[in-house]
Amino acid sequence: QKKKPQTYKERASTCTNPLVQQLYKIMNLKKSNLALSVDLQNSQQILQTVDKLGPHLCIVKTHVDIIEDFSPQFTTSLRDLAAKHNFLIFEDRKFGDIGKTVKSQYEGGIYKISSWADIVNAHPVPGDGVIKGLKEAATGTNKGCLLVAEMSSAGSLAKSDYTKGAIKMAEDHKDFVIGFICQSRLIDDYNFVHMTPGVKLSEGGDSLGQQYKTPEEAILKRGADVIIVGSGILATDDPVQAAIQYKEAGYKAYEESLKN
Ligand code: 6AU
Repeated sequence: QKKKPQTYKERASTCTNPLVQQLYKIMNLKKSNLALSVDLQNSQQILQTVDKLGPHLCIVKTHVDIIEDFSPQFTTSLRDLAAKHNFLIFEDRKFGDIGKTVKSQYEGGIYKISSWADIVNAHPVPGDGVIKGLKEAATGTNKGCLLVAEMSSAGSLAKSDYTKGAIKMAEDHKDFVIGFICQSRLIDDYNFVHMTPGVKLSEGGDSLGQQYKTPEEAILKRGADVIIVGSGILATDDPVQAAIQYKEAGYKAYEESLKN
């Protein structure tokens, strides 16, 4: 039986993981379930965009390996903006290798992701060694990982038993797995935050397999907690106005969901 929906405030006080609590507190305070996927390639452009849109976001999601002029200063500045605007940083690295390799990829190399990202994601395909490896690099810090349990793209193999395996893996590693990248609600437990990408105000897709659904569909029909929006906001003439539109649509759908 489905549990009664909880407000963000209630979830913040009942969830046990401190990072999840922090996220729900931000969502409650800023009235936002919007994560911006800031898929731009220039660091100044990213920082300027995040500074303008920051007040409307609960999460900023990066793809650090598409930035052409990356420097450690970029991540320092991004952390400053996270403190200024009160959002979490999610590096969309989609780790998908054996434990020791992902551990080095997470903490090492040029990007040193574990030093600045609050949240990362991982494919469950290697088995739970991927989580154990990441967890070792994150020991003693307030970090979390999302498992990519379903994908928004056409023909995705992440379904049925694969998705069920991802849920089991998450339940076995509750201390570090804080939720899922998914297209539908997987567990009736707010300790696992369900984040849904492939969201746009008008449905459709792109030429490379992306499939869009509206914020209402993602939240009300599919049970998302957080909507992840990239081009729906960035590929417009006025990204600030677009972010406000998505924030309001997402929040309205959340309020609606509480009536169920
Ligand atoms: O809104 P868009 O289509 O411009 O951007 C969607 C963003 C991209 C993708 O890499 C990412 O969301 N994404 C993910 C994530 C977040 O893991 C999974 C997925 O199934 N689909 C998807 O689009 O940065």
